Amino acid sequence: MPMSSLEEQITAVEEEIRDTPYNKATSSHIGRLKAKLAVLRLERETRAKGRGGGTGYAVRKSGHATVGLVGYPSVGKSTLLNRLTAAESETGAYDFTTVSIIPGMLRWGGASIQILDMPGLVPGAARGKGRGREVLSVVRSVDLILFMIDPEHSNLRALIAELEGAGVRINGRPPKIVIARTDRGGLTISSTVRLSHLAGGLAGQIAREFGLHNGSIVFREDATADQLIDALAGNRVYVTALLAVNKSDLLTPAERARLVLEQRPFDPIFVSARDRLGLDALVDRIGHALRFIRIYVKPPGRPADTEEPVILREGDGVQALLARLPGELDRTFRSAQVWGRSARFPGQTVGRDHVLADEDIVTVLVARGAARAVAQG
Ligand SMILES: Nc1nc2c(ncn2[C@@H]2O[C@H](COP(=O)(O)OP(=O)(O)O)[C@@H](O)[C@H]2O)c(=O)[nH]1
Ligand SMILES: [Mg+2]
Repeated sequence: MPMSSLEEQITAVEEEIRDTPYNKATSSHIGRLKAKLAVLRLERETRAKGRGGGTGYAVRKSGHATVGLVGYPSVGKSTLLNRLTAAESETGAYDFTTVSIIPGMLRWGGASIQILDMPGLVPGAARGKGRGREVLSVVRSVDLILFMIDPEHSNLRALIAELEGAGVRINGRPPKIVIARTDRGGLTISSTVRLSHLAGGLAGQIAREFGLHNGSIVFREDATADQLIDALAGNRVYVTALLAVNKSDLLTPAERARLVLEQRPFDPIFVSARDRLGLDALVDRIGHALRFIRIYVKPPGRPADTEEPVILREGDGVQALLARLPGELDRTFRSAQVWGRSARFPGQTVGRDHVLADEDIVTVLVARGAARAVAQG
C-alpha cells in the first residue's frame, strides 16, 4: 500500500467520524471507526519508524524533570523561557521565529527543571508538518506539558486534538482494562462492573479491528470505546498538563473571568512574561505538579545528609535512587535500609523495587567485596 493511500484512508476515516452525528444509533458505528482510525495511525507510526523518523530526536534531557512548553506562535513562549531560564530563545512579534526546540533550565527548591520550547507543535504535526513528528515524539517523553495561550490565541482545541491523535492523554490515567492475547480459543470478554458504553458486542468488534481474535479482555471499570481503544493500542502516554495565560497585562478583570470559565477544567495561571508578573506562582505550580520527593542518603554508620537531598519523583523507587548516586551501585547493590513514610518499620530492609516517599532516609548496602563507599547525594 503506497504512503498516500494510508494518509488518504486516515483522512477519510477522520472525516467520516467528524460528519457522523453522535447518538445512540450511531455510537457503535463511531466506536468502530475510531478503532479503525487508531489502527491506521499505529500503522503510520510503524512506517515512520521504519524510515528512521520519529525516534532519537536530538533533545538531550537533563535535570530532574522536563517540561514541554506548547502553544501557538506569538503567545510569548520564547519570552517566558528567556525570563525563567538562561535559555537563548529567539523572540519576535511574528510567527514561527523559533524553528527548533530550545531548552532552558530553572531551579525550584533543590530540583532543576528543564523547559523545552516546542514551537513545531502545530495542527498537522502528526502528518509531519513543521518537523511535527519529531516534536510529537519529544512531547510524548516530557514529564509535564505547559500549555500557553494569550488573549488572541486562546483556543487550544486543535493542539490538544493533535496530541490526542499522537497518543498523548492529558491529565488522564490509564483505563482499568486488562488484555491478554493467546494463540487460540477465541476471545473472552468479562467485566467486574456493568458496561454501559460497550454493549451489543461493540467491545469484541473493536478488539477485532486490532486483530485481537484470541485472548481475554477484563474490564475493571465502565470503560468507553475510546478507553478500550487506548488499552488495545498500548502506546498511550498519560501526561499532566498545566495552562498558563500570557499577556495578562492586556486583560481586564472581566476578560480574565471569562477565560477561567472557558478553559475549564484547567485552572489557568495568569502571567505576563514581558512584565514578569505571576512568574513565581507559575514556577511553584510547575514544581508542585512534578511531584518531587527528597531522599536523604545515610552512609552506613554515619548520620544522614539532610543538607543535600537526592531529588526523585513520586513513584520512584530505590532503583531510581541508585541511578542518581555516584559509583557503580547498579552493579554492586545488595539491599537498602529505609527510615520514613515508605518503611513499614524504621530501618526496614528493601530491594530495588521498593517505592520511596518524600523525606525518606536511605542507606544503600553494597555486596561484600565491592567498594563500601556509598557517596552522599
Ligand atoms: N503584552 C505582552 N506582550 C508579550 C508578552 N510576552 C510576550 N509578548 C510579545 O509577544 C510577541 C511574541 O512573543 P514570543 O516570545 O516571540 O512568542 P512565541 O512565538 O510564542 O515564542 C513579542 O512581540 C513579545 O514581546 C506579555 O506578557 N505581554
Ligand atoms: Mg518563539
